[in-house]
Amino acid sequence: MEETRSRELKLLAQKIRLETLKIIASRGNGHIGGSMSIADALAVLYGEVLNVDPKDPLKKDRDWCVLSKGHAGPAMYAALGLKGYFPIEEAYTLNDYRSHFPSHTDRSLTRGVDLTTGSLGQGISEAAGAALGNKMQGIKSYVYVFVGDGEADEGQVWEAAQFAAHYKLDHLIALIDENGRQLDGSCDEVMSHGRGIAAKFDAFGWNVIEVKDGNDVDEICDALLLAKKQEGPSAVILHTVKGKGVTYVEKTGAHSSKPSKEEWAEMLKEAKEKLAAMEGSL
Ligand SMILES: Cc1ncc(C[n+]2csc(CCOP(=O)(O)OP(=O)(O)O)c2C)c(N)n1
Ligand SMILES: [Mg+2]
Repeated sequence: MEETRSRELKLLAQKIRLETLKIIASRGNGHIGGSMSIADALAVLYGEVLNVDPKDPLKKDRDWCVLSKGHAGPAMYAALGLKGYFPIEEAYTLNDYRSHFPSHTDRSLTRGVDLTTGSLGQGISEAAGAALGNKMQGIKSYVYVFVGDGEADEGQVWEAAQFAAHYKLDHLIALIDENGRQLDGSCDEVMSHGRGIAAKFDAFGWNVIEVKDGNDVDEICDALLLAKKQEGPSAVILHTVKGKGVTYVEKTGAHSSKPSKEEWAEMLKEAKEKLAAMEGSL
């Protein structure tokens, strides 16, 4: 990717991180870890890859972006707000009564959210259904779906994988957030993936593209462009870090965090300083 473009996407990723923190801070606690691990991939999707129009969120030929790991909703809201779907401040109401921004993504509530998710395992099935529906209607758009590595313990993920390969859904691209951690520990301790998630998708007949640093916008972008050229569904395996970029969370890999007032102030300061340093070097 051209260097200026790459820097712009890195900047966008940092803006997504800062806004995600502000959104979760409005509630006081939430899923910082799993939101931060996908911030860079969201930047690549919303900044470069997706054919979407914030003024016409339901346009027929749009690309879809589905958060099967729905608990990372705040990161999605940050990306959508920065893209112009709604004033970002509206999302500083996370989980409030009558808020349009629940902690887990809901298509009936939030502009730009394509499918309702949160019950792990279901989003990838919904995404496969959407990809088949588009294919049947001759719509050439792509469906991108984020799946967590803990989520991939769900049997339903593999039913969807079998279905997508059977129907040759080459416009379905799963981004597997392999951050190595789930709710209460490492994936290896809680429920290991045998020969690995990549080997499983391969066995189910998917194209598998590994991204060594799943928090690197250049690598992610190359992988997604390659995935678009493949026949059949593709799994882009993002080797990421849970809590990436937020020291307080990164050092423990915590799933859900309830920082103190002082810890919040420290996290926001860190994110703002990083953003200012990046803006200065542009
Ligand atoms: C069916 C279902 N079971 C349990 C949960 C509770 N839950 C929310 S997140 C999570 C862990 C998910 O781990 P992973 O997919 O690795 O998420 P990430 O590390 O990306 O945050 C669990 C068990 C849920 N949302 N849905
Ligand atoms: Mg995980």
